[in-house]
Amino acid sequence: MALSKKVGQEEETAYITLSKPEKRLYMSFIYVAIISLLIGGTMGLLQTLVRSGQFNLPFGIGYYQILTLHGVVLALVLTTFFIIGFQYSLMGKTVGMSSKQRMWAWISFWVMTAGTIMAAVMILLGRASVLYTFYAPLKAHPIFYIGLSLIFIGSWISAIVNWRQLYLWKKAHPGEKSPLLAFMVVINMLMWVIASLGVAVAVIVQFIPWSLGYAATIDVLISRTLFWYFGHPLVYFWLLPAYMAWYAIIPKIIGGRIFSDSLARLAFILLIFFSIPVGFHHQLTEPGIDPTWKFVQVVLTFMVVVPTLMTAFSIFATFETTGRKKGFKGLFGWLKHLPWRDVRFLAPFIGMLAFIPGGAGGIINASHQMNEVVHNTIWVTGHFHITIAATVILTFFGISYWLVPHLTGRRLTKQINRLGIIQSIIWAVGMLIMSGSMHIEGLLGAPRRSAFSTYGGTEQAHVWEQYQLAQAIGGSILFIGIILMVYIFIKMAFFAPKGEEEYPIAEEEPDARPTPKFLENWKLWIGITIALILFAYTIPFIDIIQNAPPGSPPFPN
Ligand code: HAS
Ligand code: CU
Repeated sequence: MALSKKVGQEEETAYITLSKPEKRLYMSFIYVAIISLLIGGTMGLLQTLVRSGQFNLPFGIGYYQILTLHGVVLALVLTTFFIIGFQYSLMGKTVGMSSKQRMWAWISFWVMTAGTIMAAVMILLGRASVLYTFYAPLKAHPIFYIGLSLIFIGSWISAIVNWRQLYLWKKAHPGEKSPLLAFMVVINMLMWVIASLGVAVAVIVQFIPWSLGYAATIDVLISRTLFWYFGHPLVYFWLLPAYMAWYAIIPKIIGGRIFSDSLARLAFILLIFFSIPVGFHHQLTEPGIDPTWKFVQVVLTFMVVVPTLMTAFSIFATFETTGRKKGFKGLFGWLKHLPWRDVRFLAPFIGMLAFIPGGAGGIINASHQMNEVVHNTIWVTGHFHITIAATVILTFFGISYWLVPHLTGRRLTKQINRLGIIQSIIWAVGMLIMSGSMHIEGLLGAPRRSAFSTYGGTEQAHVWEQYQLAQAIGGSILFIGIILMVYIFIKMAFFAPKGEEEYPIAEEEPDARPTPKFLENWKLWIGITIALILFAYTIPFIDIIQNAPPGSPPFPN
């Protein structure tokens, strides 16, 4: 267990050594993630090529088929598998995993994998070209929805395992505060379960019976509302593991310490409060929802700026204090100490920079009036590529550079490190070109979710074409980045020299003030979360049900 031992003058926590079977478990999740990256990334390349107008898909493959595969495999499969594998490893390292828990973790893995295969096969057969948001009345084969449900069920099993891991640790360590990373994992899984219950209701009550033919019509607005009740916390479910690395791992990599354990916990608590009762900011243009409640949810959306800026502040504070301790002076002298040549730092750092335009774009989206300009344009696609595919994924790449060697008992060699730096730069350049041109094209009115069209030769569509060409160039650069990442991964997993890589977990300052006990008052935090959700959703939801228009017949019929 996390005992403290004296190392020189300083207290250092000795974390748990991961056993071989544990390492195999965690790696299995990462394998699925990297395969997803390859498949999903290839689909992304094809999309940008189609949209450039210079390329047609062969063998009668449909644009929406590959777009669905791209979205599902990257946004739902890659993320969920990487996050759950990474989080299991964090729990194993900080609070431990028993062999019984390991068995349940394997069950979660296989349930999720079975679900993934079912959904993927249906998409490949062209029976589920409904995009990752599976908006009704687009209808997919029932097996697609059942597959999705299994992915959720598997992830819930992992949540229960994580909660139990911390519970048992607390019982064995009465009065001690939980390790920061374990606390963060538990928060992220709480948010995930509370949110995904909404979409599970839509899938089980609405989509599965409807796709099986037991119901003739479907209520579109209810299904979309349930989806976005889940859809926004979904993006925070991706972001929080990146924050875990920023708060508690990067400081160790740069040779520093955690800025403030209490601040990090408070930020995570605020994130769970303000992640769920905000789904309407994806439905601002949707008729049938009372504008007052849209306004309420927009206000709650803006609250997320608080924990976000707390995060930015404390990460830069760590960078600065570490630099000053090492003797670097001047206003920005401390920037020099940062390990720019260490890919474990550089990749997530580029991700942090990407979050400045990414977050600013989010604020624009969430502003009711400005949303009218950007909604359903390819600006939104630009926004989510710079957030999830740059900020989050670059951080996940950064994590992989130490996690994969640690789990496979190999070393991050100088050569792999160099390749990783090249990979990070390729990724940043490709994403800048692709996402940048998407943002501009969106402001010029180009729709998202559409294949190439000249729109009857209109002048405006002609203007869009140059940006679509730029997206194909950016997409091709990103594809090179993907091939390089897969190569690096194979090297780290199978061919690098044997050795020990550290699992970097940062410590608090030795003289840090104790973290207040109330930050671990789970009942209070869950209570407030549920109260906020009920406040933001109850009245508009009753309204949506009571004033529902007639249900919609499916498409395709
Ligand atoms: Fe978003 C649509 C609003 C963040 C992902 N978003 C999407 C979709 C996805 C997505 C996937 O309100 C598309 C869904 C679909 O298919 O339709 N988003 C926001 C807001 C935030 C936000 C308010 N989004 C994210 C993150 C994502 C993500 C994070 C993935 C991981 N988003 C929206 C809205 C829509 C939307 C609307 C719907 C649009 C529509 O009409 O359809 C906020 O969380 C942003 C908070 C961030 C900030 C900026 C903070 C800056 C920081 C700087 C860190 C930098 C450092 C370094 C540390 C306020 C923290 C600085 C260093 C220097 C040296 C300078
Ligand atoms: Cu959102």
